[in-house]
Amino acid sequence: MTQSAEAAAKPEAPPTPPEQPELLKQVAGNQAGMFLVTPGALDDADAHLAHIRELGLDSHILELEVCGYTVVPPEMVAPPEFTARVRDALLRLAEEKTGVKHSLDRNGDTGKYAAFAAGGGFFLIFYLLFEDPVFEEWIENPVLGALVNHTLKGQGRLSSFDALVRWKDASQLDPDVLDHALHSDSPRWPDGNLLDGGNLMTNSAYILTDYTKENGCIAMVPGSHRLGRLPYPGEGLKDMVPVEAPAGSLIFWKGATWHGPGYPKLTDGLRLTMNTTFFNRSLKTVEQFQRAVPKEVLDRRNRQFALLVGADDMTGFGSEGPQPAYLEPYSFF
Ligand SMILES: O=C(O)CCC(=O)C(=O)O
Ligand SMILES: [Fe+2]
Repeated sequence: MTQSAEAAAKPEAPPTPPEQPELLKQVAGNQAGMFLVTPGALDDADAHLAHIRELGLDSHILELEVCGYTVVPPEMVAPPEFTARVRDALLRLAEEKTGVKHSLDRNGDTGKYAAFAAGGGFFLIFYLLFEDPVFEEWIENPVLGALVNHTLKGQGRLSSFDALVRWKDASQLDPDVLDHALHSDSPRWPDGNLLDGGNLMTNSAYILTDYTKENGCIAMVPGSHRLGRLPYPGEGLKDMVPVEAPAGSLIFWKGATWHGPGYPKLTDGLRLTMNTTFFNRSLKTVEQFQRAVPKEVLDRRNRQFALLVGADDMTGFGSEGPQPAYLEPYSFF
């Protein structure tokens, strides 16, 4: 019998497809990270939801999804003593950088600080993580962690950790300055479309002074995150809203959400903000944490900290091969 005649005589029964849950479990258990299914994602959904509920974040997650940003009130974020410690540490750093003593009730002064980012009525302090233990503690904050994990599906890694010090300055009254400041923080293509629609990053502002429109609070454009692109010049201005909130609140927004320093600061004194930005773990971060985080810091911190600072980063190696300081069983690039 020829091969084809044999095949015709004994038709093979089609294999019975395995039941879906078994297949998914097998994939997740075998070579995690190599397949379409994010390992553990399906099993973890209940735990993820329970954790969000435990922290009382249900309505904030809803707001984040619908509006593109949410404001978590101080009592849900951290005790007032923590806010005070962050504020003190930032005022100390402001003095170190500028050589000028700073306090909340006086306007700021760039002094000797010739930072890349200092301008009319503001300066930035970069790379806060190693400046004070209170910043390490912030990376362990459960509310911050839950929002980052939700938004970036557990793949969020700290990209930049900076403070923004702002005060009243004539240049902020120039409508051209603030009106052109609406933007998305996401990496983007030259045509203005955001990478993965802006879903590869997220940003947050832990505010250390009260945010009101008069105090020059941040402006958000609700719903703009659904567009997945930068605004055209002037676009979004009529829809932007001031985000007013008391000191100690956490303003958290998606990478695609249009926002900006939309209102001039009209009052005297500082507007003090701590920003933590997170990227999907496969992106190059703005500031370098990963292997720069000393072992003794990792030893005193928890799993959330290790993952969020990217201590599990396996990339960027040479002939020595990957040498992550912290590795979970299913870690991959
Ligand atoms: O705080 C502000 O006014 C805007 C800051 C901003 O654009 C950012 O943190 O990404
Ligand atoms: Fe921004």
